[in-house]
Amino acid sequence: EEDYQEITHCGFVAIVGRPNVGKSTLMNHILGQKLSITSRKPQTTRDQILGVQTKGHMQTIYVDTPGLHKGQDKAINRYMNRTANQALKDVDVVLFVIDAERWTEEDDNVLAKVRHAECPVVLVVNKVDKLEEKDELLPRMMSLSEKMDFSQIVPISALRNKNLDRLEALVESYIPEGVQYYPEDQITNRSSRFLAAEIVREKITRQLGQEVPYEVAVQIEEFVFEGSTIHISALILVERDGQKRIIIGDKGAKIKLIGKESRIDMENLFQQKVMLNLWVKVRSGWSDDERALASLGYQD
Ligand code: GDP
Ligand code: K
Ligand code: MG
Repeated sequence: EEDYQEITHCGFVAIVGRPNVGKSTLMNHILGQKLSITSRKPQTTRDQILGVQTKGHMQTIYVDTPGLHKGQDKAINRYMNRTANQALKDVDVVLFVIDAERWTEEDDNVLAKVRHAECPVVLVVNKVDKLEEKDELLPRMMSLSEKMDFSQIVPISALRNKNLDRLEALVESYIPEGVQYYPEDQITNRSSRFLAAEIVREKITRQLGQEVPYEVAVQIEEFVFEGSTIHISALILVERDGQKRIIIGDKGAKIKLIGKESRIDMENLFQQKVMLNLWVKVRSGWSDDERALASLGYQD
């Protein structure tokens, strides 16, 4: 009772940028929860995922998005771009995330989109921990400031939690008055089933080398509570036989590892014991089939 404070401010924050700049890492670290999966590979995030932070009188809703990229070739890629574009609408502030080490053509594409945003755009220069010369940063920020009229430019390291408190304070300054959208204890718009499937997909994405993790989808077939344990069965869908072999690995070693790592993350997230079963199946063409995508939950 003592701690109860009425929520008087509520707003949405879009996190956009090209693939791999650290958008999902940023959201997870601001929330202090691993909601959105991350990896070194582009296209790890396929869906819009909300991270809800309720603190004192304020509810801040972060919108993590798939990277805006050029590939329009496949249905799954078009889906990801639509999802990222939608996030730019109806938000109170945009965090345009870039990699401190380099500005690329893909960043130009994102810039062209955020220019039309009708709210403040903050340029977030991530991965400053990777800059070898610290005095490179200032001149770099000066030249970035010429690209458009950013509200602010904030250098951070999402991974090392550097300067995130400053970024959060800045974000909060843009959150308008309003009633809360979500209950105080809700941290995401996504179901536990969705989060479980994403965890498995993250482990596969990280385990596979360049063997096209983009062609993997995960479907939760069972999610049942039994006493203090959650029983989860997940079906891993791949495009090709070779991919199935790689995921299973020598004498099943790889899928065993994927299962173990997934279970540990699930237990952390759900704060409950998890029994996990994994299956792999070949369903070729799923990633370029609108109906298959919808049945896997990629539907807008
Ligand atoms: P996204 O595709 O933009 O969502 O990027 P991710 O969050 O998946 O991150 C891509 C890669 O960059 C992952 O390997 C992260 O661990 C890494 N990364 C994210 N933030 C930082 C950072 O501040 N410093 C460094 N060195 N790496 C980072
Ligand atoms: K990534
Ligand atoms: Mg991501």
